[in-house]
Amino acid sequence: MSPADGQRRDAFPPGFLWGAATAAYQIEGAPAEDGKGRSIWDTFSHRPGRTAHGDTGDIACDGYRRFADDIALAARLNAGAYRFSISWPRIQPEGRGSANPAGLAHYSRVVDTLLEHGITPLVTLYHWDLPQALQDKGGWAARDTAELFADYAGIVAGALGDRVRRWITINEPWVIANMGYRWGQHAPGIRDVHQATATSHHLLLAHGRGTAAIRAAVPAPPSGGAPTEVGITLNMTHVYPADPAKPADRELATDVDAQMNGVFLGPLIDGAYPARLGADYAPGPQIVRDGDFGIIRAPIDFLGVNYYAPQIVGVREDGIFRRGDTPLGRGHAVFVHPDGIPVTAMDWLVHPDGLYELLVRLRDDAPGLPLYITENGAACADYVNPDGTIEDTERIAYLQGHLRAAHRALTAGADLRGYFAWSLMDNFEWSHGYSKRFGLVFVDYGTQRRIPKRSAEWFADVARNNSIPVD
Ligand code: IFM
Repeated sequence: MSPADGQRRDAFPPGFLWGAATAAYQIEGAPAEDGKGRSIWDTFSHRPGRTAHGDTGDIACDGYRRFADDIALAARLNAGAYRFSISWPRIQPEGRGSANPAGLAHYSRVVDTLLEHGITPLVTLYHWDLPQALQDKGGWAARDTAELFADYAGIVAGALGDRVRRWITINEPWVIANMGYRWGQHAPGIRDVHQATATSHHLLLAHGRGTAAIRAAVPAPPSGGAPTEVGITLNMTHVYPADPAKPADRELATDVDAQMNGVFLGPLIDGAYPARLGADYAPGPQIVRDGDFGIIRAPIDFLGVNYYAPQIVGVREDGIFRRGDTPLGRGHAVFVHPDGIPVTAMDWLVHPDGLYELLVRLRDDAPGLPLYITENGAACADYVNPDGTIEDTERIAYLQGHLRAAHRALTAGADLRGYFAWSLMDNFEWSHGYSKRFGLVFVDYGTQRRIPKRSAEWFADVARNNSIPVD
């Protein structure tokens, strides 16, 4: 289908990469297949009360077995790229030592299948499923885990690097450190500020060491061949002061920006933590060693940006919290949900301008660094109509709004190279289990039937034409 006559569209640059993303634990199931070891999410999701309805990833989308069909589905969406993650305990069941050949063979088949469909693989090495054996030795709060990650990264890059050219070391270190080790809503379920700051530093170190290991393991491309590109994916936001006229709100917004964005961007780009980070977010000298920033700051080829929502923060000086406020745990500071801004089924604000602000900020703060939106999407209360269709118009509006914002940022000079919708299909949404649907494709978990939603058709049209409708 080509755009209807007279339809106004915003065109993206030639070669812009359109893709969809998933992650191993969220789709694969098959928790012990082919010699896989246990991950922290296998353990955590089986603990009573940790996930909605006690859901686990034991079956998920059965993606481990159905990968060829799912890749064919991605091809029908005209995806030029597919972002997926590798389960570390499938490769090293105990998190160290020699590789499990069956695990590597599986992902090798995934890569081959993608390439047969003309889809570029974008491989994430760590999307939260740490081998449980490593957690038993301290997990990411232990410095050794960063070194072991580099060994694992080298193994995978050595096996797949002849066909995979784009690599992401770590997905969303902020979520790992804070949801996993500070507040405990995610695996491994720890609540300890010291472990959380250690984790965020060790993840950065793992990224730096892993980057070097990938580059060392991948054979040089034949002349004229595409070079290997390595990056990291951060979940990023734009932080607005609730009342820009109030100095306390502006000050708070700058602090929260440092805690959410600067804590990773600073070490990666400037080789230092932001000066304004308090002890709760900045790792102390007993964690940061001489030479660490040299490793962390090793040049990357791109930055992956996961953007879903902005944050709006303010100080309730009268001490009275309002409807929609979430206390930050610091005096009268709150995250604000103003009336009139729509929210998704995750209760996340829908505000595409935040993506524009973020991309132009990265244009200025990280000049010369190519950007990919490695995740963006919305959870909606999707249901199947009697005629079998899924009319997810809210999701289409969300995607269109954010792609328009991305297009504006491109026009303003942001070096944005691609966009990956989260997610290819509905999947296990961590502590929310299967209660939140983010997919372009609906998954009927009882039968494992995949049903493309209306947004899948919309995305296929966008990817085919390399442009978005603007009416
Ligand atoms: O499902 C997650 C994904 O694993 C990481 N980024 C955010 C998504 C939606 O919560």
